[in-house]
Amino acid sequence: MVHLSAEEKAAVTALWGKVNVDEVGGETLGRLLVVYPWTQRFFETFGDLSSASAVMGHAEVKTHGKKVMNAFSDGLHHLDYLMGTFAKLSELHCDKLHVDPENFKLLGNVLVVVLSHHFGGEFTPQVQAAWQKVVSGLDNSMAHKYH
Ligand code: HEG
Repeated sequence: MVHLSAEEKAAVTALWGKVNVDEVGGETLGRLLVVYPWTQRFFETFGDLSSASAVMGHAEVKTHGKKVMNAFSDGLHHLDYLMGTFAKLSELHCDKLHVDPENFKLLGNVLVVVLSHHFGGEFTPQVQAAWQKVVSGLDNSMAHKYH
């Protein structure tokens, strides 16, 4: 459960409204795979992920990043109900995909870096603080059904 003040919620929503969700999705997943290369083990079917430029230009990385970020974007509409919103996805990542939940933290922090990169000075410490709450809520709810 994340507790954001009305001001924090407004800051998160305002920033997200300016984001190209599909593009940010590909960039976030791409950077995850480059910065933490062991995460590539979940995407062996993707083929060539051997260099940063191969990863960042990879069509399947973009498509999958888009899918992940659109699911996350839906969650943003239910900030007070993240556990319920991500319950099914949490089960899927645990039971079927066997994704170590540590990776949800990494992905969330990479998203914060990507937003900071896109928004520069607009991404103030207060805005970052609000976003860190959101990604930690995402991480908690994605990890919630693990056993
Ligand atoms: Mg996951 C599939 C969302 C983190 C690896 N992920 C999916 C799908 C969604 C999703 C919506 C498609 C599910 C379906 O086909 O029904 N993922 C999602 C979110 C987050 C996340 C919201 C947020 C933290 N995923 C994540 C991380 C990894 C990962 C950190 C690995 C490092 N996801 C993964 C894999 C698949 C999905 C391997 C299956 C890909 C496929 O075979 O199509």
